Amino acid sequence: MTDNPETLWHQFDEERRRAASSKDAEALRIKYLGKKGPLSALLKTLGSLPPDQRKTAGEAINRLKARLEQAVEQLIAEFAEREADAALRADLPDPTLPGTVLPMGSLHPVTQIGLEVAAIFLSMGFFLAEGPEAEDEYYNFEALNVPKHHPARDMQDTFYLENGQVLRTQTSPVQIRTMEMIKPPFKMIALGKVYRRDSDITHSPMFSQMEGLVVGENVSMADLKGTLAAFAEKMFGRRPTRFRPSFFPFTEPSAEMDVQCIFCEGKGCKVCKNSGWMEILGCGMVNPRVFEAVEYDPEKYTGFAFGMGIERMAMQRFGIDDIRLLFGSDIRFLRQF
Ligand code: 2U9
Repeated sequence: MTDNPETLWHQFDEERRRAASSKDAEALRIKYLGKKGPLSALLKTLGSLPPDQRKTAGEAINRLKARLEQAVEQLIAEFAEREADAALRADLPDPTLPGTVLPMGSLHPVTQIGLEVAAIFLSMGFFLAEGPEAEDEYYNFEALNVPKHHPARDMQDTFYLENGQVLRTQTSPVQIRTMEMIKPPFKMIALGKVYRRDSDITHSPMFSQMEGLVVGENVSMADLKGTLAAFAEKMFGRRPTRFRPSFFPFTEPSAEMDVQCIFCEGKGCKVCKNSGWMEILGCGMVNPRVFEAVEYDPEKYTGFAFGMGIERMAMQRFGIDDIRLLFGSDIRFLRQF
């Protein structure tokens, strides 16, 4: 090639301008710095030089070697970076390609109604609480004035767990737990799954309930009626409602609320079993014995409570006659909502 370091550098410089990839750069390294390269050849000529020129020539060759090494490393690094960048870019999705259309899901009708009911009470200033589904008998029964030998505790109705707890039969234990933690006045709802040993076209062993509780000084039956009438109107539209007397151990007096059938407008149809009315919830004034259990002064505080089954409300809203359809996961049925 050459025996002059300067010329060798210029030659290298020419070639490096033509290099187009890290492969070219690597080839340059081998060509100029390899054992069989011109640099090695130059070093070998040192021995044949007169001793007084060896030092200067040696230094010039070493400077060239360092310069070549540095230039080649830099070239390799530059190409490596550019190539990694290009590989990344080649892997990026093409934003101009048409996308895959995924099938669109929707909320289950029970979820829809649960959220809708909760949203109505939240808009009235209620707060939402949740609690465990496996409960102590105390929270599920005793504190709610359902004594030891009450028929509701019967093996037929309640799932007993091996550890002595029960699967809650209503969401009311959530209200008891909340009352143990806070002082009145408050307005709360509890929403969640409950369990009963019961199964037919209108009953499922697992279903969803929403219960509400309002406690304060001078809370009256008029508050109960006004609140629940406002709820019924938001949920089912402006139509007649009525309250019928009923009984629950945790409320006294107790009532059930009906709204005029939304399908036949009172004339009588299959959905309302020809009564013209749909029973939408149970309610009542909180039994003072419940307040005693959570150490609220029953002389100072009164309250009202209500409870509704979410599946039943979904059946009433959508005109479904068999609760099992709601748990069947049949996509042809669910697509309708
Ligand atoms: C506390 C005090 C009182 C909750 C209430 C009802 C009436 C009621 C049923 C509706 C249909 C259950 O899902 S269902 O079978 N519920 O009729 N629930 S009053 O009363 C309470 C709750 C908690 C501390």
